[in-house]
Order: sequence, then structure tokens, then C-alpha cells
Amino acid sequence: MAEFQEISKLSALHPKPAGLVLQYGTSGFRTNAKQLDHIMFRMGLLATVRSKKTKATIGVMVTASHNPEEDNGVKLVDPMGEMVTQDWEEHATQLANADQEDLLTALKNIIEKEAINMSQEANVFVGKDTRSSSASLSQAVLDGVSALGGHNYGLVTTPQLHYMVCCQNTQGKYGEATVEGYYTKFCQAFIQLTKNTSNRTDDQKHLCLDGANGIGALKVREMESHLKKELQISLNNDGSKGRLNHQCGADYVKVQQKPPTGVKINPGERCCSFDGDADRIVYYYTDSEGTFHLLDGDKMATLISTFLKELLTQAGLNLKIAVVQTAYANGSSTHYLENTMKVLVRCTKTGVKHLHHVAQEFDVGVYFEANGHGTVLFSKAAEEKIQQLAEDTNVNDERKKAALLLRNTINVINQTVGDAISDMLLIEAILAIKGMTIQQWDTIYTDLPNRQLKVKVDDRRVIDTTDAERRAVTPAGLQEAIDNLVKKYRQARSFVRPSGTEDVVRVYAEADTQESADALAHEVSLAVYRLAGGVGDEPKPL
Ligand code: G16
Repeated sequence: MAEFQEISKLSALHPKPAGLVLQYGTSGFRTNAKQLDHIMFRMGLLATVRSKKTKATIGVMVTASHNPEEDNGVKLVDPMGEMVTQDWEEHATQLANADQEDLLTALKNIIEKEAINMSQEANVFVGKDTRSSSASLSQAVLDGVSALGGHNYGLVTTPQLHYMVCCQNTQGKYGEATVEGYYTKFCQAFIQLTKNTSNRTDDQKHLCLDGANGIGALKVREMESHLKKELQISLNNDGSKGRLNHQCGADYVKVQQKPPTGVKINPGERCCSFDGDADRIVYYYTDSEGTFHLLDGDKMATLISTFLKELLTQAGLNLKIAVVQTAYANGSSTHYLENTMKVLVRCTKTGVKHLHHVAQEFDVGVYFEANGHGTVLFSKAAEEKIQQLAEDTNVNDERKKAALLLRNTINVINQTVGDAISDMLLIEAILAIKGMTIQQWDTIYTDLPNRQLKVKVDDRRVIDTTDAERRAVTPAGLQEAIDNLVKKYRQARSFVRPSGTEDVVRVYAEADTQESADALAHEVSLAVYRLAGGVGDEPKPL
């Protein structure tokens, strides 16, 4: 076929370095940008055949999100804006690792296995973040799709690309498939939600935002006029001078448990940080003594699910609500959700794709990773019931008001994926409606002190886990060592897992005091270093 000749010709411009093996990880392929050119080209090919298979538009996002500037990555976005399915992740890994001369055979195998009609039209949306390597790498993706007509969106946040793929495949039902359509949809919902909170002062409308020197900063600037001053953002780390994710951004703030370097924060001021591609957000403030307080994904899940549960009760709607978390969820949050709020809590493996699928099992599924990546999913039936009630002329004022608030809440949420911009608008609206300060939100429950560390090992795949990553199955003796260390501390918990986005093993520990959490995290790191092939210097105490 002519297409295959074209692919042979173009693939020679994007050769695979011999011997390089990469895996489709937590969120696609991710490594140093220098190693990714052939991967991008091949993901362009794969997205095209995925599009033919699904007869729908497929997204390709070029980003390494929270990783450092020199890294990059790529992931595929499925028709409803969700992550690509597991069996296609496997196709992706196979295609990525085929030797240069075997590329066509690998591609033909996928086409055959999936029974793809190659004469079917294809449509691919390509987006990229602001990394310096993203321009040429997204061009490599476009080379992969060029024979079949892809659409280049240029600079967008990851969630904007997910949103546009969904809009395109729902013929505009979810919204207009443009960046402008995105701002219109979410900002209008925000204005509607906050319209009866007009006595808010400018101080209450003010939010200090760290854009991680990434694409989120550019997009917030573009969006600002749509907010009609109902949210007044002072933007730091807007990309004009600092480096992407360097001493700033959601991952830095969450892991280091401190504000971004160089940002002046007034005591009590409400602040938040995006990550490099704006799919994560965390909130924080410092108190009058200068102590830093973090409100992470767990705190957001709690605030949002409390708000939704109250509205569902007021609306008299019997819908099943659940919160989906991962092993990183602070023990206090799970305890509060289960015992005080009495909502169902589920735990999954790390990775939005895992949380998203579990959340789909409920009428209202609130999912958040502690690192600030999350959203809310409403089942079709739930949306219809809310819509009917909002339009019903025979219901009392209280139920009607609750139904209208629920309807606008649905519209302010990007249900395709965790989205820092949409989450920010939702949290800001909830705080405004409840007349709540960030300090009041923070006191809903108190986090157990915790610590996250990274350990470098020779091959992180030696660690295999089970029970939603809460227990290590291999290497031998590691879990036993962790169990024995955990016993030494009060209210303690710890687990380890290989990262799917960085070449490290992640260690998490929590306990009754910060000293204990730090000591436990250090001791567990040492166990990983000794039993799982640590490289470089032994981990030092904090
Ligand atoms: C990605 C995923 C998240 C995950 C994070 C860290 O986030 O989308 O679900 O929590 O990586 O994953 P890991 O611990 O496996 O490295 P992002 O914001 O980098 O796309």
C-alpha cells in the first residue's frame, strides 16, 4: 500500500536508537527528550490506526507534565477524552520497541490483530506543552499522522486536549472543540455558580497562583477576561523567566511541603500551584507564625464530596457517591471520609487511568490522587436526574436551588481527566458558596505527618507490588522489612513502588509525628537501597 511506502520513507527520518527499550508507563512514554523522536513518530502512526479503529478522533499530547524541563513524553487520548485502553498501551510498547527494520511488520501486526479497515478516515488532535523540545517532538508526531490528516492544536494544557477530543467525538455535546469553547464552558459555569455570592470582597475573590512556568500559566492569562473579575488571579511563575517545574509547581510544593521558591505569600493568603501541563493542582497557605499548610488532592476530594453530598441531600436525590483514592491518600482523609462523612472509599493503583475507571462505577465518582490530580465523574443517569429536577416546575425552592447548583457544578468540571484550571474554578466556587476560608477548609480534618522520598536503583522493575501498590511482592524480604519498621512507630504506614514516570522507586511513610514519618521514610529507603539494588550513595537521614 502507498501508505506503507510513505511510512517507510518517513520513519527513516525518525530512526530508533539501537537497543533502546521504553515502556508505556503511568502516563505514556516519559524520559529524556533526546530519546523520544522515534517514539513520537510511532505514536503518530498508532494514534492514526486507533482513530481508524474507533472511527473517532484520537488525541496525542506531547508533555512530561511534572518532570524536569529536559524530559519529555507522549500519551494517547481515547475518544471520550479518557486515557487509552490497556491493550493499546501494549500495542504502543510493542511499536515503540520494534527495531527500525521491523517497524512495518509491528504496525501490520497491530492492524491485523485489531482488524482495522485502513480505508477508514482518521483524525488525530496533537497538543504540546511549553518545553523547548516539544516543538520538534510534536512535529515528529505529525509526521506519523501526516499521510492521514491530523490536526495540530499547538500549545494547550493536557486537559484541554482531552476536552477537545471529547467535544469532537460527541459532535459538540460536551462543548465546542476549541480552546475558546473550553474557556466559555467552564467560566460561564463558574460565573453561574458564584452569582449569588456577590457580597464577596475583592480579598475573597483573590487567588495567588503558581503556574510552574508552564502552559497552564499561558492559558490562565488567556482565560482571565472570561472570569469577569469574579476570580482575581495574581500569577507567579508565568514562564517569563524561571524554568519549568524548577522549585515550583504542584509536585514540588506537595513533595517538599513548602511554597514555591521566590513567591511572596502573605499570611492567610489563598494560594495554589499547577504542574507543568496543568493537570494537577494543590492549594496552600502560611499562617501568622509562618507555618506552611498544604491542602492536597485528599483535602480537595473531601471538600468536593462534602459539597456534593449536601447538595444531593437537599435535592432529595438518592444517588450513590464514592471517593476513589490511591495508597498515597493520607490516612486521616480516608478515616474522615469513611467514618465522619460515611461515604464509600475505594483504593486503586497510582495513575489517573485506574482511578477514572473505578469512579465510573458510581452515580457520582470523586477521584483524586494526593498529588492533586483528580476530577468528578457523573453517570449519564445521574446527569439526567439532576437536569430533570432543575427543569421541574413542581418542586420546592430548596430542592430546585440544589438541583441548579448541581447542574452548574457538573458544567464547571472537566470530566475527561483531572484538570488544574477546572478544579481551581470548582474549589473557588465551593469556597465562595460556603463562605469558607482556606483555613476553615483546612480544619475539616488534620493530616497525619508524612514524607515521600525517591531511591535510585539499578532496575526498578525488580519491585513488584500488590493490593493497590500497598504491599511489595518482590524482591524477597522487602515487605517483611517494611512491616518490621512500621511496627516501631505509632499510627504508621509505609509502602514502596516503582515510579511509572521517573527512573526511581518512590517511598511513602506516615506516622503520628513528622520526626517519626521522616525516620520511617529514611529507614524504608535504606531497605529499598539494600534489597532492591540501590545505586549511588546510601540514602541519608533527613
Ligand atoms: C502522572 C500520572 C499520575 C501519577 C503521576 C506520578 O502525573 O498522570 O496519575 O500520579 O504521574 O506517577 P508515578 O508515581 O508512577 O511516577 P503527571 O502529572 O506527571 O502526568
